[in-house]
Amino acid sequence: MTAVSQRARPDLGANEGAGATAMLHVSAVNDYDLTAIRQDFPILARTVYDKPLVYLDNAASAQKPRSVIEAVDRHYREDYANVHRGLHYLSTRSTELYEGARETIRAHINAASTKEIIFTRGATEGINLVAASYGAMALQEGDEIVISTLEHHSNIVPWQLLAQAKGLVLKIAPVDEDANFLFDDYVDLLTERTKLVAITAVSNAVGTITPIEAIVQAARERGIATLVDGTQAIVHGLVDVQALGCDFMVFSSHKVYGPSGVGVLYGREALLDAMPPYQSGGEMIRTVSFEGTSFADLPTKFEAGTPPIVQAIGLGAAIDYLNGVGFERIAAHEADLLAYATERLEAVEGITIVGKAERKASILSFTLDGIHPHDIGTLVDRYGVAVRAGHHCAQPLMQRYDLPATARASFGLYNSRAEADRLAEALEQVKRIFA
Ligand code: C6P
Repeated sequence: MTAVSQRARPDLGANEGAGATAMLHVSAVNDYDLTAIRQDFPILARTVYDKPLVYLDNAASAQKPRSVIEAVDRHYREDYANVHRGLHYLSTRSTELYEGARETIRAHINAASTKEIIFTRGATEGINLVAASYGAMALQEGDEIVISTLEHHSNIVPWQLLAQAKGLVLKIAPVDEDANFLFDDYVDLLTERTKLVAITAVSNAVGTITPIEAIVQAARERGIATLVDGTQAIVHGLVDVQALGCDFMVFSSHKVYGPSGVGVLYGREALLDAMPPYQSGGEMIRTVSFEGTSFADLPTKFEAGTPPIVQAIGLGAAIDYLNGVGFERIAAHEADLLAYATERLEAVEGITIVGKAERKASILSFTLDGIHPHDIGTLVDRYGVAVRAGHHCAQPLMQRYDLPATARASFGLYNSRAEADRLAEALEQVKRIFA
């Protein structure tokens, strides 16, 4: 099973290559209509500082296709009302569309039931929910949690706080110099006291694709619960939760071309059923009296308050859009971009690419000799190129490589080889300024 799919680099097209800046809308992947895809994203037509926008900050948050913008717009114009509350026409309609989005997501990640799909504010809230609720139910003093050096702060800090509160031990699976996940070292960390493994499928900071199937399997064989941070993985390929066999998986909508303000927690039904509520109030109850409260069935038990209705519908539209393009084809296009951009950037003298794992998503973290990453980010911006510079919410990973920060170019389905050229050219300009 391929939980995170990525194809080998396809053959290059005849008219693409270094310096092909006029070929902005050509993909080297056969049958991938990059011009049409780019036209689906209205923001890509804009300029910044009088230069065509080159948006390479997709890992921070991706741009939205017209179909998502229109789904949100249409809902507010035609179908909006609160969900699960009213008997009137619009409430029923809004509920149908909201629950329809839940079914789209269930099908996409191959969950067994929509009861297993909890809408959250994002990946961060999903992990906090599991830490608070599963943590309260299943973890005792002295128990161990295994995470990895690659984790985003969202998959570190909730476990640290839980460890402090309950006297747990947090163990860290290491990576090598190239940011490869060290699987044997990870397995060595698993003991009889290990109760939870919480590991990312793809690093947002350096792009490493971890052997998440094997990571989950090794934990399952030992009866250890698993949480997969799928936030970056879901962008680059499919995550099939049943094939993976994980207990929990989280992701955010905004990175997968959907609206911000919503995300998904997948949890195995039996576990979610047994877990105590996370937040409480309206929506998540069955009955309330001053003597006591009983709770709603899944998934509503974990969706206290008015949910992010329109955002969830927008996320459903984003998944529909991506399925329309085809995840396999997107993965092939991004693999080509990664290979091409790596080659282009490696040709820039003084550059160091941070993270050269054998299996990588289309993320390039790098430093330039003698130039702070923040200066790189600020200066390439003047050439219209948007990248992120900083620690990427992965400070322990930066510490692993003794770096305060990197610049990060993250490529999405609408980026082109010519945009990788624009980045390389902008970096040469930055070097000239500093020389
Ligand atoms: N990474 C980035 O620039 P939220 O903020 O809740 O939507 O997602 C948190 C998160 C968790 N795990 C991974 C692997 C992530 O990449 C992110 C978000 C963004 O890389 C914003 S910090």
